[in-house]
Amino acid sequence: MATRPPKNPRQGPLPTAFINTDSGPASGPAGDSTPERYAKGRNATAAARPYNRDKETEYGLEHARRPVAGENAPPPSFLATAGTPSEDNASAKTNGPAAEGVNAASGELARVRADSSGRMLTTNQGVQLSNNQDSLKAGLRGPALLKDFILREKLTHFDHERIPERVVHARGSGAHGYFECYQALTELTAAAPFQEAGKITPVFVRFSTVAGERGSKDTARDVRGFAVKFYTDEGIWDLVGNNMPVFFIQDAMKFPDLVHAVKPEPHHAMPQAASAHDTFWDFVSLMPESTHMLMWQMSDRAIPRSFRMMQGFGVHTFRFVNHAGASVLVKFHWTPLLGTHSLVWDEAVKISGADPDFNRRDLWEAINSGNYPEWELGVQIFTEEQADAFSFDVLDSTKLVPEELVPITPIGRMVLDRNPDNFFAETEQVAFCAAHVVPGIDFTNDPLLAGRIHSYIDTQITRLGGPNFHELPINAPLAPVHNNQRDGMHRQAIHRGGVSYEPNSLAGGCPFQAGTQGFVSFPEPQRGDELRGKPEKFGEHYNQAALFFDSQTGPERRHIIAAFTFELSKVTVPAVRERVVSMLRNASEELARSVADGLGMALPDPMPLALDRPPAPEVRKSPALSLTARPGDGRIVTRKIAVLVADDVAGATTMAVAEALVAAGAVVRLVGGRIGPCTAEDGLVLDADATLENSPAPLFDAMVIPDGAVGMEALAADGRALEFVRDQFRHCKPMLALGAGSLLLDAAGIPHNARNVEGLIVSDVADVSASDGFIQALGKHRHFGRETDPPAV
Ligand code: HDE
Repeated sequence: MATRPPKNPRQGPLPTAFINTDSGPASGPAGDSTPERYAKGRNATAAARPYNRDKETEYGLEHARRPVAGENAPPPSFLATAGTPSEDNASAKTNGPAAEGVNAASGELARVRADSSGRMLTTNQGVQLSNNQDSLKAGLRGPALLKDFILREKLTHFDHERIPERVVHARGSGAHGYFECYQALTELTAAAPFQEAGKITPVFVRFSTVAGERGSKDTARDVRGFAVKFYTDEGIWDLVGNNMPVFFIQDAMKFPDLVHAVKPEPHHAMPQAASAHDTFWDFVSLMPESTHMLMWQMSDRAIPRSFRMMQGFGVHTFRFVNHAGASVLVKFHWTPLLGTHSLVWDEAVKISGADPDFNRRDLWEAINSGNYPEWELGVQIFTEEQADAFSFDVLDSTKLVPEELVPITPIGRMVLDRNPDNFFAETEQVAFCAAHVVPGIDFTNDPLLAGRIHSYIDTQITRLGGPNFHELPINAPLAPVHNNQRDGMHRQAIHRGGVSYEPNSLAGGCPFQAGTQGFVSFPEPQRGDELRGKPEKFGEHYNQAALFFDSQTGPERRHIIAAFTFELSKVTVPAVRERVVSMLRNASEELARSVADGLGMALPDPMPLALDRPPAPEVRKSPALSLTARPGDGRIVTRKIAVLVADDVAGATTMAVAEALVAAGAVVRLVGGRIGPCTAEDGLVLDADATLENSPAPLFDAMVIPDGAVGMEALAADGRALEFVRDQFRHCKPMLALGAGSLLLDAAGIPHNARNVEGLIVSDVADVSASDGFIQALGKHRHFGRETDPPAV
């Protein structure tokens, strides 16, 4: 009897059973072929997790407070988590498998920097161009051909070069730099930048105006954005603040209304980058909580001399949370080393014509010349109990915490020392987000902040074309990025493996949750009914508006009055003007009366208060709120000084003074009737590098008028030189007239007397010693003692 052959001599499934992608045998592989090793590895990885142990830690208060790290185990082999076992087959393009645990789409900028030195032109597909001058035509005089893929690629790319601009803060300038921590703040916060003294965290900063469009002038009367992206070891922290410590509104619900009101009016799209129009004042005068912010916006803070000379504020109350989970409340303050300095309005208006890029150029030039701007970061630290006792609510962004109540503690410094390589790739594509915080920093329940936490990501999706904007090099964190988000427009990362969900067993549980090592929200207790409304303290609208106005110096108060008067004069509806003035009466009678007077109107009744019994303020004067409280170190580094030149001015003394100013760090330019050489009376050649026309007076911080009677006569006959002198005088800038230079002052009608005109130095001694007093005067920035209303010249 014939024996029956065994049914299957093998001890397991055929190797080909593991090539299937849609079905498999009941038992695992027996052999060692690549598909079998792959299947074996996958099975072992999955088997290492027979059930989801993390479920045990998902429930209950204790686990919510102290989340535990996700279960994970290294796979038995690297192959086990591959998407394809063919990943080892490297080509010059694929370079073999992913580096273990690395997402190359995040990380430093060097991986995407491009330079074309010594290279030929190519298409975007790398095909070298033989000719970049002509389209492909049927004959030299014939029609252009549709098959010209090179022309079509070039034009199509060009057609799509623009992206939507930011709906607010469209106009901005950016720079790279670093933050250095003074001392470890581990008692207060677990935030990575503050963990050790001297710790350096890279930053990218973008300064901006708010209302204007992308191409608008820098010197608009406006709030300035002050947004800092910290590339911390534990991810991105964006401190997206302004140069004023308060805001117009208290609740995010009103933000679109505010922005619609301040932007150009929708029927005729005017005015550009200006709040001086009907709809803005209509809105804010119906929102009396804006009064405090209006004080700041009408002050000289709204026309900073330089981004380098303005403060920055986080505005909202934030939390520091330490490693033990304990929290304190904080307000962030950036203070510039150069001091806080501003323009005057007439100057700002003139600069917007002479150089709409005034602030952008200033930042760029300072960094390129090695004069790196620097700010100190300070925090006001207070407890919930302290906050509860304040007369105002710290969740109300229209209020600040006076320094007299809580002093500022310096915690580090920020230096901006590198300009971007490419404006679009960096400054335009940078995406700040109020929701980007790292462990150690957390939010409070400020209802304005809550809206911001939603808004920024939403806006980037439109502006940057999809949800993967975090992979743009400027936005990519230095900290590693690993999650199961996939796909979407412009995805850069090529994720390995087939697993994009959690929990999983097929990728060894990776990437897994970090537990307490990750971001744990501060467990702020909540109670209360679900409702729409505001706490009582939010209803007090004027105490801090009064505090601000009353804390200003005389010239600052005059400028605020002038700004309100100017802006309201641009309003076409008298009832709106009246409403604003009636609101101002609740903050300051002096202000309201002066503005009403300036507008030729009777003083209206004060606007009724929202609260019957408003709380009394703790502080009625805070000198720290004046721009003059932070004069800087008195040095004149990077100050721009015009030295007027013409044929037959004094040569040697002019150059000696100019050189003394350069030695003190100033940026000196020789300004003539035309670019190029003038021959001084002593034969010295003075090579003018700017002209009275291309660089008028508002672009300079100060001026020097040289000696030399013949040269002065020539300048006195040039209306542009006279205008130059008058503007310098009118804008209260330091001026130095050497010897016969006073002739030009006379010709311009400047009332000068060396003893009583502040900041105007008329020196009979035409030598370099005269520059000392001038340098001192420059250190004070402006000399408002000589300001008159109306201006004398
Ligand atoms: Fe913003 N804000 N904002 N904002 N904001 C934007 O985000 C928004 C607010 C600030 O240089 C937008 O990317 C809402 C306060 C700065 O790129 C948008 C509310 C403060 C920048 C947005 C506020 C700011 C922005 C527009 C009320 C000071 C420029 C484009 C709830 C603390 C950042 C963009 C840069 C930009 C929304 C109020 C500062 C639309 C909804 C208060 C510095 O997302």
